[in-house]
Amino acid sequence: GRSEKGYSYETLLETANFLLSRISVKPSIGIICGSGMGSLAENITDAECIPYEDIPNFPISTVEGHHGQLVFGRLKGVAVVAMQGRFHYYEGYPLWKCCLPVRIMKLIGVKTLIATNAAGGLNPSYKIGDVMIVKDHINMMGFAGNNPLHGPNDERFGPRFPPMNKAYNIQFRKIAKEVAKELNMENIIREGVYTCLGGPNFETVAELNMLKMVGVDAVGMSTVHEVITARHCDMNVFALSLITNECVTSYELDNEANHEEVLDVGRMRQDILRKFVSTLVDKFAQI
Ligand code: 6GU
Repeated sequence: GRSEKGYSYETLLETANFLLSRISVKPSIGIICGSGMGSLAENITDAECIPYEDIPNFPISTVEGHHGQLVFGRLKGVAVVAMQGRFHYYEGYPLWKCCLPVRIMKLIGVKTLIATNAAGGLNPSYKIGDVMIVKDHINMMGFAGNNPLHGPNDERFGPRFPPMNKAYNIQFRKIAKEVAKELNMENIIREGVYTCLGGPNFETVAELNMLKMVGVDAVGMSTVHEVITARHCDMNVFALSLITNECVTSYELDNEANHEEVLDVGRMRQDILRKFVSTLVDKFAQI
């Protein structure tokens, strides 16, 4: 549960050493594939796949549309590791366990995290299929004290009180906007504020209207705690949200959010997202 302590640094080192013994290239960039976006890892060449169930201390991902493996290899020549399937809070894991792979990435030498997710569009100008560069987040679960860094702090990962005002690297966001232009994605690229709720239910009309009022552009069930964990251990972070549905903010509307639609939009955008993310990897590796 929430008050459970995280694994020790030494335990995580065992996991990291296990992975290092299994792979031939050490990744410098980590990618987390969002719901319906597992195909982001399919461009990886010389791929070495390690199922989560083979990795000591790793949780198992249980949700449809998530494969549940680490894919090591190269994207545009850059050594990467991708998570096909992430761990969600609604599956029952405490937040620190959802974020365990981020710390493992750190321990095997990853410097940069690219987190992707499927999200509902709250900003009324957003359309289904838009790609939102995350500019900032609101850690709603953290307001109530639920945080992946809750509990004793190990200074080997990072400071007790990490700053979060520069969580989403400004240079990466600038590059992403330039790449979007090059790839003729300008009409679908947005930049905004993401929030994560615990799920698994989608939000009520009143909840969504509240989030809209406080400046949220897209809402999902992941990423925020991963980003906090990554920034705590000084990784550079880029995140994007694929807008898979429009949030229903009126009682007059009849449509309802559903997971099938989330996966469908992921499939619809898989080619362009693969191109976008692999180009970002190439550019991020050069700075
Ligand atoms: Cl509308 N809400 C949340 N929390 N997550 C989502 C979503 C909505 N659409 C896709 N993922």
